[in-house]
Amino acid sequence: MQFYQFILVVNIFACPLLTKSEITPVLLNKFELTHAGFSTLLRTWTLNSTSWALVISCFNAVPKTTDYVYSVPNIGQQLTTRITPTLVTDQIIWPNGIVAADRLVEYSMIVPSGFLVPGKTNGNLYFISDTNIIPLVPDDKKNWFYHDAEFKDMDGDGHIDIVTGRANVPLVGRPTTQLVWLKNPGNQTITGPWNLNYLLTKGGPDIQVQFAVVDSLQVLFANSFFERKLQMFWSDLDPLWNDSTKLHVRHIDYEPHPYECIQLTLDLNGDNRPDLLVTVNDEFNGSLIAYELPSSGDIRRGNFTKHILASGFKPRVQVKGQGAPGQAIAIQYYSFTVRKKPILILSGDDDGCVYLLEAIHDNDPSNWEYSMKIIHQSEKSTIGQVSVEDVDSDGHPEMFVPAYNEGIVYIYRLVDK
Ligand SMILES: *[C@@H]1O[C@H](CO)[C@@H](O)[C@H](O)[C@H]1NC(C)=O
Ligand SMILES: *[C@@H]1O[C@H](CO)[C@@H](O)[C@H](O)[C@H]1NC(C)=O
Ligand SMILES: *[C@@H]1O[C@H](CO)[C@@H](O)[C@H](O)[C@H]1NC(C)=O
Ligand SMILES: *[C@@H]1O[C@H](CO)[C@@H](O)[C@H](O)[C@H]1NC(C)=O
Ligand SMILES: *[C@@H]1O[C@H](CO)[C@@H](O)[C@H](O)[C@H]1NC(C)=O
Ligand SMILES: [Ca+2]
Ligand SMILES: [Ca+2]
Ligand SMILES: [Ca+2]
Repeated sequence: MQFYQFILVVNIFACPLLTKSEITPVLLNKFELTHAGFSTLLRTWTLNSTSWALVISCFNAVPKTTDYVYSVPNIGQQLTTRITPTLVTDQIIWPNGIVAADRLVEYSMIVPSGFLVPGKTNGNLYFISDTNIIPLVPDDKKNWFYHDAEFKDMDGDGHIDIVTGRANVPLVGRPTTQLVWLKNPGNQTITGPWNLNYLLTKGGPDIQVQFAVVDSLQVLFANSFFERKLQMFWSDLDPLWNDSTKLHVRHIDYEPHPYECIQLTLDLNGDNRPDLLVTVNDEFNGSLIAYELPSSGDIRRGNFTKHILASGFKPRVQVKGQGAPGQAIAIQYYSFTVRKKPILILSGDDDGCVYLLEAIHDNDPSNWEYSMKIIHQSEKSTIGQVSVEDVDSDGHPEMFVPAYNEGIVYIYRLVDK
């Protein structure tokens, strides 16, 4: 009896009741925007200071028609007011997720465009600064579409160039996916397309590209949805990346899945090493995956350690061309010492949900278990690209959720109670 009491007392002291507060989405506002697809938060210059602008790409499947990009400047000051977005452009066909282009010109953006939809396949990378809209890729009439852009001086001439992946998907036959770069001619202002250079003419990435330095080696992480690849590139001539014969590519995962997004995060599991966060967008069994980088010094050949954080995602309606989930983001949300790993926000894409994932064991880097809850659900709408930032600097991140079919953008604040 004495013995059991002793155990009980020890247990109580060894496991203090440090429970995590619950993160709750509080709906602050919503506004109407027809076919709201991808949302992005960009730093802009408004009223003598920088603030966040919410930029949203909208598109429909009507062949050959142009679509829309809208902006809500200074969104942090408008969280609870009636929001009317302003038109940025109605000249682009099927704009995708927007990329900040401050590396080229402060407060500018690049709109990657085009998709696998009849009459909407002729995409480009549109550079937008003030009111000028400049296509950066020379038009070869081959119907390439684009989803991302990265920045690096590829040929060492002192001018920042652009790196991107792209896909050409014919009605009949196999897709072509390429890794290319556009040479910055070094003009004072950007007025026309830049010269196109090839790094990989087939079997390249077609969605995201992200540079990172790992073990003092410059690498490029990238994914292909259509060719079903997760890749890592590096150049023997780094910092020069303009000689394709000196470029290496390796697989991160050999399994051929429709990889939707890839992002290198600071650290997911609390061991202070960066990890990759990846989603597979699938009609039957989509998933959210983390990869630990190979052990130090072995990035070229070592194995990436795979952890499936969640799987079994599928669209609300099983239709070819639909899939789930969409993009995932990691957010540092360390309001109490007990929450040491970032939380994850996942867009469900065609399943209509937004998910919040939280690590269950914050003190154990070898444990990759997550709890998952639905924090937004649309009964009959695809969810586009969700964006999250503390746009009004009150210590709580705001979350912007575009519900495509409803034509509504929902605004939440993530608070812990
Ligand atoms: C912006 O800054 C300039 C120079 O400091 C000042 O003259 C002007 O009044 C400011 N404008 C606004 C809208 O605050
Ligand atoms: C760069 O500037 C030169 C000389 O002004 C001009 O001929 C050329 O068309 C410009 N190139 C681009 C891509 O804007
Ligand atoms: C790459 O750029 C360097 C420096 O500008 C140049 O010397 C070299 O010829 C270029 N390589 C290729 C393959 O174009
Ligand atoms: C779904 O995908 C996950 C991750 O690839 C896999 O582990 C699981 O076995 C799959 N489930 C089914 C039913 O195929
Ligand atoms: C990488 O994984 C493969 C297959 O699981 C295994 O055969 C190989 O030994 C691993 N390599 C290293 C460096 O751990
Ligand atoms: Ca250059
Ligand atoms: Ca890690
Ligand atoms: Ca906030």
